[in-house]
Amino acid sequence: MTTFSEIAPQLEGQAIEVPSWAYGNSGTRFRVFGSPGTPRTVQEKIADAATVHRFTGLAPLVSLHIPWDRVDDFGALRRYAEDLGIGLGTINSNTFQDEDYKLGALTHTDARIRQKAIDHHLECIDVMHETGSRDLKIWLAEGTNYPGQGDLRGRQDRLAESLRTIYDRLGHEQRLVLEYKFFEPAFYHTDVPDWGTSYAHVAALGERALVCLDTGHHAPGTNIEFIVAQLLRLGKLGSFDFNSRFYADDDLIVGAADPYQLFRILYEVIRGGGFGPDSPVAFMLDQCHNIEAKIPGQIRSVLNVQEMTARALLVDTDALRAAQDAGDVLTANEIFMDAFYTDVRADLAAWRESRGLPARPMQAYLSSGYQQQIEADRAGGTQAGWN
Ligand code: LRH
Ligand code: MN
Ligand code: MN
Repeated sequence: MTTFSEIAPQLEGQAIEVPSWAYGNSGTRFRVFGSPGTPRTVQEKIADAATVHRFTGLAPLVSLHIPWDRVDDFGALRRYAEDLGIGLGTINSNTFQDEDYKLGALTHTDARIRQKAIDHHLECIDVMHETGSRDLKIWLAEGTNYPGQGDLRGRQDRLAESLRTIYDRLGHEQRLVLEYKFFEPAFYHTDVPDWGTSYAHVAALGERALVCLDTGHHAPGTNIEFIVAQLLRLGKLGSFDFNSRFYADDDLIVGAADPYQLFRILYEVIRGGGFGPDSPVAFMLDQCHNIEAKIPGQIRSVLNVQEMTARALLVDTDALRAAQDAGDVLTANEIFMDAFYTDVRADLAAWRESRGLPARPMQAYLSSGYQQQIEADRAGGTQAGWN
């Protein structure tokens, strides 16, 4: 049996990147609900992200979305974040909210529109130089709604060419991560629908091009941990967008819908060498908080990831290997489940306290006065959000 004190040192450097858009108002296509204290500026989103880090010690980076978070001086924004104790992380491009991109962006048949989309990514790379970000994350909303509408093959060829131009502009320390999603907003076909397509493109680009796995972007029943294992085996898992889903791309709190799936994913991450100080994998959240409070929602999220990481680290791998090799199906499964069923909450609370963090970050936040302060300070402002 592996014990908590044996695995505790491995929790030390765990870092989860939070998305700036989680702090803005969001909703569904039916309604975006406002909430008091919502940030009005990029700086206020960063201040909220820094607050999540202050109470949990788990979230040292905040990821930005361009143009949602565009400012005149990204160098100054970086210094602002650093003064608050966090850094600026992944830069997400956005080719899904411009009229020109109705029929495609990097895949468009019109060279002018393709170039416009490429230029947007080059602008993102310029931003990355100022923010000190390592990763450019590309998620493409492109695809078609009707069979025959577009040339599936031609779109792949144009996509490969556009990605090549973008990749060649990256700095030596920078990476490109290509996110896939099986449907939406296109309904018949999506140009990067699955990990295989993303892998094919990033493998052709080069070493610093990797796959981004958003947990909400799969068909129901997909074995996501298998994809994790395969991508790590191929050296091509670049990052996660964590969230949870019941039906489609729900963007709910990670670990809320299916904690056991999160455990299984994290087990494969650890097994495949994707966890720890030398890991090439970025652990990001990609979530929206439509009806719940946003900062507590993010605190809950990073704690869920930490909790399932601790449980996954508790798997007695020697005993598991022995049972697997002996073909002992039930013992192997029992060893796996034993770790999953271990309640680590009290151990984690004590461990946090020993490192000068609140034992119970959620309670500490709720009694800190921060929420009351932002609700008073930010009253009446135009609310920044993703919708
Ligand atoms: C697309 C997506 C992608 C976007 C984010 C806001 O569904 O997962 O990562 O950048 O949502
Ligand atoms: Mn995503
Ligand atoms: Mn998504």
